Amino acid sequence: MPMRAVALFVAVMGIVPVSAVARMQAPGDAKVYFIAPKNGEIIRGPVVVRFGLVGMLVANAGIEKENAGHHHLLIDTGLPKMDEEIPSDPKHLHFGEGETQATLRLPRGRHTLQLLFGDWTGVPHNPAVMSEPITITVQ
Ligand SMILES: [Cu+2]
Repeated sequence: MPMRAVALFVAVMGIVPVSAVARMQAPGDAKVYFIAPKNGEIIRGPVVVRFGLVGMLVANAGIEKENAGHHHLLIDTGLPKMDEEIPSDPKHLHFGEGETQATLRLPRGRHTLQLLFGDWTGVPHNPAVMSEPITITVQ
């Protein structure tokens, strides 16, 4: 390879983001949704959230499986980057044991919740399988 070609190759490789990962495919009709609570619901006390899923299967994190993954709940935050692992913090909850519901203790006031399904490594599928955001009020 001539020197100029080598230099160009190195330059092109340098702009590829190192954090990007290959995303697992999801069926186009796969869907996650909130069984509970309902959008606009007013809730007293702990919030029981039930995750609905069609077109895919729930599997524990760490187990590579086609058309499967685990639930993530986004609380009072926008969508994370789709080409890397979903953050793990109080606004981004992972349910890597295959849980299909959670009980939240949220401060009083309005909150937004959104479901985002992720693969065995916690990376969203392609296309991303996510719910609409819902808003609830905790009294
Ligand atoms: Cu996860």
